Amino acid sequence: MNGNALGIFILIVIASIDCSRILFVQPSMSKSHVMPLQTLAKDLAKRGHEITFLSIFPFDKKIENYRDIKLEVKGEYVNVFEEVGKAISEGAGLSKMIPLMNKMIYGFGNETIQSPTVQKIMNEDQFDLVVVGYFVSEFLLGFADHFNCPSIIFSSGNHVASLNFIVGNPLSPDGTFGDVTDSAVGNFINKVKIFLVYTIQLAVFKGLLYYRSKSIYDYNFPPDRYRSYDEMIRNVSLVLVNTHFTSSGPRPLLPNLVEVGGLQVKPNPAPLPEDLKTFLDDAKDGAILFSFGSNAKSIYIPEDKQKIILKVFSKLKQRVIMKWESDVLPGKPKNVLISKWLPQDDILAHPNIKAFISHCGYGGVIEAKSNGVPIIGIPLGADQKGNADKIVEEGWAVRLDMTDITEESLTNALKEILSNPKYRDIVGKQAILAKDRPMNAQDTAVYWVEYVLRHNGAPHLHYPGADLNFFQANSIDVILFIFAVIYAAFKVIKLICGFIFCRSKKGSNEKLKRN
Ligand SMILES: *[C@@H]1O[C@H](CO)[C@@H](O)[C@H](O)[C@H]1NC(C)=O
Ligand SMILES: CC(=O)N[C@H]1CO[C@H](CO)[C@@H](O)[C@@H]1O
Repeated sequence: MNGNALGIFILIVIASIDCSRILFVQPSMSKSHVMPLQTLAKDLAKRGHEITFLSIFPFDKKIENYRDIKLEVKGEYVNVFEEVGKAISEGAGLSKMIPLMNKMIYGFGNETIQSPTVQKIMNEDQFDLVVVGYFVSEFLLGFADHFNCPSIIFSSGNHVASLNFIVGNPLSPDGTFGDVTDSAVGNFINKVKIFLVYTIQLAVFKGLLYYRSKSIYDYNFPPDRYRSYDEMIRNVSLVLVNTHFTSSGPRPLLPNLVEVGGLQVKPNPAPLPEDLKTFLDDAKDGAILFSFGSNAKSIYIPEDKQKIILKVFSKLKQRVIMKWESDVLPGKPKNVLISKWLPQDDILAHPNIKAFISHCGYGGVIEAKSNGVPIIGIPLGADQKGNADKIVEEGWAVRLDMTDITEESLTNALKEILSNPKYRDIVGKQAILAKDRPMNAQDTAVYWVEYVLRHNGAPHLHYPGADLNFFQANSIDVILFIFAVIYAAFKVIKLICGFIFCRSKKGSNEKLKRN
């Protein structure tokens, strides 16, 4: 077959993939975790696949080939997301966060599987592929065994260490939640620290979370009827992560972990709602977007800080779009527009947007970078401080912590970002880098999902090293063995030498006596 014919053959094979039934499960209470996966599901529906999407955020509109199934949030779970948001805004410690996260992820996940809506689908439907929206929620992989089909994990966050454990990515010096630090290289003390963090993560993911998640799996997918939890993790065909090396840095990745960072950033922005469009089009002096994302809410900003922020905004000649989760904002200046939900990525794509005041959630940072918009970062908790430091280091953001907000500091930060061209230049170059790929994020994700469908699972991508434990994977067992052998050999040699030496000493003593 010559090159052309081969090309055409490949095209036909790719084009002729049958339309498949795909189940997406994403029980996250955070809309920003669901949106990137919805983008992928919509793209697959457009290509003719039959999509069923389980989440608590169905689309308003009906989409062809796309069945939205709303998961109900009831009883004790109604307020848990608010509580998490509040805790994050307040920078709460682990003792408060852990029980809340436990309830939100594991409690609600367990309840969801048993809900009549989900049970009905389990009893009546058939699927060719299950895509699990991931947030340390491996127990959802039971759906793949239930429908006897391959599974894909999709993570909308930064690299979570547990995904590295699933595919078997090697221990790299970036033990944290994926922030690659140059300081890890060549600084021994830092390396020790990072190694310790990695070890703690290992204990958390392979210990605590493992047993929590497994107990929910075992309850809903009991071992007498289903394959084991461990086997389902080994059986994952592919992991898609919403990261890209242009943001999260280069690192060793196995072929079954594919980076599709920027999935939620549309290649061509969607038209804005009329009010936003007019507001931005008419902003002669430019505009600023203020949003703390979907988890941490701006209404939790301490009142004194709210007053300062509004006062500073009122003195700007730029207009401000503010995500505000309430219908009223007392003392709202004329140049400020408030809205409960914003099409953030489409707004950031508007040419009049000059700056983004953000809590530095991972999604927002990627969207700002892709659209070349500099950031004033006000990180609150979780991975946001690391994200903020990283983009400050990259040179297209300034960081201003909530506690440090004064009229003066906020005014200065805005002045710096709006009038110093350095920030826009740097992020402009970063945007170009982030987009220069063989295929854009959306096409890459679609390609790999269809790859798994075409081959009915991808066990050939599974790295055997992923099945080794920590000691085996890092050859600690081998090193200990070799030391043991050397020690034993040394002992034996010593014994033999001792023996020979003794004899020769005896011999020489006898010689001496004879003389
Ligand atoms: C899951 O839910 C069921 C029914 O509400 C409950 O009996 C079980 O203990 C829960 N499992 C876990 C691991 O929380
Ligand atoms: C995708 C994948 O890894 N599939 C494997 C799941 O496990 C069964 C049996 O253990 C294998 O036959 C599949 O290849």
